Amino acid sequence: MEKKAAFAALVGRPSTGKSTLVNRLCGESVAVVSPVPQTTRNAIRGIVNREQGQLVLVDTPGIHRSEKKFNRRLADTAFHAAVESDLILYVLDVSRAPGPEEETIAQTIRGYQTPIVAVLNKMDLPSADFGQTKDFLKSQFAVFDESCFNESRIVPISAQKNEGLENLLSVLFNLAPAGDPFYPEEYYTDQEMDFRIAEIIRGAALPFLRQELPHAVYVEVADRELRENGGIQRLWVRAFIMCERESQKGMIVGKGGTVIKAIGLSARKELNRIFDWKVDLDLRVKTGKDWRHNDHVLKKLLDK
Ligand SMILES: Nc1nc2c(ncn2[C@@H]2O[C@H](COP(=O)(O)OP(=O)(O)OP(=O)(O)O)[C@@H](O)[C@H]2O)c(=O)[nH]1
Ligand SMILES: [Mg+2]
Repeated sequence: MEKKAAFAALVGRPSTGKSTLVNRLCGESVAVVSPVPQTTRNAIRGIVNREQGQLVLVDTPGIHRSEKKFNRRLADTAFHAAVESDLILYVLDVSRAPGPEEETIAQTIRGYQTPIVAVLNKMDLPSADFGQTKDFLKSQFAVFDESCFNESRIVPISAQKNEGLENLLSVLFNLAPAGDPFYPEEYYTDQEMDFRIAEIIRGAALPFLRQELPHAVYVEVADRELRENGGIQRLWVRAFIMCERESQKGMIVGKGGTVIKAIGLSARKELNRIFDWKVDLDLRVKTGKDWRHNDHVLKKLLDK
């Protein structure tokens, strides 16, 4: 059987379940998931290896209309990944009415020459309205070239409940071009170590952060080294949770350091799970004043 290989970019509004879907299909937690919109900030590759071949899924930031520089950069990352890919997975949330923001996304991606698969997620919710989302797609892609989009490419799923995913994979492998795998078959992601550590810490922190805080933090791995102790190798990591203002620091540290301790515990558990070494984490909170307006920080954070 001829093997297939493709880059498939997932694009859509914030919180439609793109990262949840990538994690499900890769069988590993490669991207941070949270109920807060605009969780993903980078194009994150998750690799699916099957008998049919290899799909490199590219998770992207949710596209949100905003004039803020930070949001514009996130949208650029998403559209850039879509243009560069062999397939586009346009992920929609069937529990929400489409509206103007959805129209903007549909209008942009239908201008690309890339085949599009519309993934209708959250079918498990009582408020799911498959018909409404399907009608929206038909209206947006009415004049579309059949080779890029047609009704068989509207795939209902529930990423959370693991429903419809095998069907989605077979649609994707059917459309994928023949080719050799891009990555060795034991890979499920190609993230650099510091980025992966930083994202695991951010993912561990998000459930403890309220109001504007999830958007106001990023994580910086300042130092790491392999240390030997009694013949056992340990990975020592110093990382900073960076926030925007002094007043936010206290909320992240918590009374008597309880919050930062809980974040550290949760992050270390996940780091210990994915790495071969035991991990020692020295986690601190620091202020990077108004970092979302600082070009240097944005470049370091978003140009990955
Ligand atoms: N009920 C239900 N919830 C889901 C499903 N998929 C994802 N979610 C939830 O939707 C929320 C957002 O999920 P994410 O995977 O972070 O969404 P995203 O599209 O990556 O979001 P951004 O990175 O902000 O663009 C989380 O609370 C998920 O648990 C689904 O199939 N059903
Ligand atoms: Mg995401």
